[in-house]
Amino acid sequence: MLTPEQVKAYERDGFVLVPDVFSLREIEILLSHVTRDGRVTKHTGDMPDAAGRSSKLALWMDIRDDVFGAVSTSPRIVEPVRQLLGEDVYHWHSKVMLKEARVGGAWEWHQDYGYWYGDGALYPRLVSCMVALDPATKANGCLKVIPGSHLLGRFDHGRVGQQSGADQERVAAVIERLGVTYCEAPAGSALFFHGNTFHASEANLSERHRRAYICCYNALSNVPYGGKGHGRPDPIALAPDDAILGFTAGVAARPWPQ
Ligand SMILES: O=C(O)CCC(=O)C(=O)O
Repeated sequence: MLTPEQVKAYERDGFVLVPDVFSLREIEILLSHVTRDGRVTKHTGDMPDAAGRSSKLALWMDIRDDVFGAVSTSPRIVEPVRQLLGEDVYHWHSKVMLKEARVGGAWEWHQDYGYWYGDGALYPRLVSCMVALDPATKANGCLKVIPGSHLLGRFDHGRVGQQSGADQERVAAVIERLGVTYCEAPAGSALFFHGNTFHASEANLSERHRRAYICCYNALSNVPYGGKGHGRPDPIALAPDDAILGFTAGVAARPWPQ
């Protein structure tokens, strides 16, 4: 669970970074599954940024009996999300963000609810948790956020590259008032952020990959209308706390990308 100070920070800023949520051994196991053939490879798609750089991700809405399912249902993520939303939640989707060294593209300024409004969610009662798989730094394109922007309400979003981005003039005005925080994050840390928190990340021109696993949840009171939305609105069966450590067998990390 989050401390009262962490909850207060989230309510004030729209995000909170929690260090050491997962051990380096757990992250090593997760990365070994990212880099071998399988689920990630099969689901990887590209959403190029405004400059045409490749921004790759692998996204799914179901929870399977694999290491990714173990993270998406980890009590270390789900309990804090329940705490932040003040009610039970369900899995919306999860995605591996594959920002490759030297060529990984940017993510334009947006609110996740800018995407998910169109999926029929009536309230922005969604929380994302970004788990750093590599150390995320300014140089390799860590997430940057506008603190306090979750209180602005939803902005209109349009096309920026192949992505959904908010009106750039309006975002510039917000940044002038609220500033920008670069969320440099050690591997194993978890960044919880609100569905309306403005966030973006820059291209990765460095020599180091910046990969992350993002799990997103919706409040059970906020199931989209008309059968729309992501994920099945069922309560989450929590994984045992040591579940990730059970996924080691025969898996060796390989250089990535192959
Ligand atoms: O991985 C990133 O840098 C950006 C992620 C993001 O913007 C999102 O998941 O909405």
